[in-house]
Amino acid sequence: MKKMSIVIPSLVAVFIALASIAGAHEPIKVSGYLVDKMCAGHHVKDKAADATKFASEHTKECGLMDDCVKSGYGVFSEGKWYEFDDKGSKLAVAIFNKTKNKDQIKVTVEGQLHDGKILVEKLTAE
Ligand SMILES: [Cu+2]
Repeated sequence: MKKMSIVIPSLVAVFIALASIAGAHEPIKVSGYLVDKMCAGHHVKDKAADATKFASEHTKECGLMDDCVKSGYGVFSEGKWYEFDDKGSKLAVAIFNKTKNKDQIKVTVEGQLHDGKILVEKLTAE
């Protein structure tokens, strides 16, 4: 019984350490092209140059189609895909609606990176 009282607290400590690694939030600020998740899904494995070309040519019209809006949004920054959380997706729709660009919809996003997803705090059109 004495051993258990040592083992259990140390196991708890290990779990807490693992949980904090998995739940890590890392501040992030990146610039790139805004794209909906549905369209981006076909290009996340592209080479950086190809993904950037696709993202820059992805149109406002496409980004505002029903299925695209429903899928949510993210950004291709230097060919790397970052998905947004719900708040980020809402801000992204507003930028798509407002932009006068047909394509080349560039933004800067600031927030916390969590499990490959950006918890968006600020989204600015460039
Ligand atoms: Cu699209």
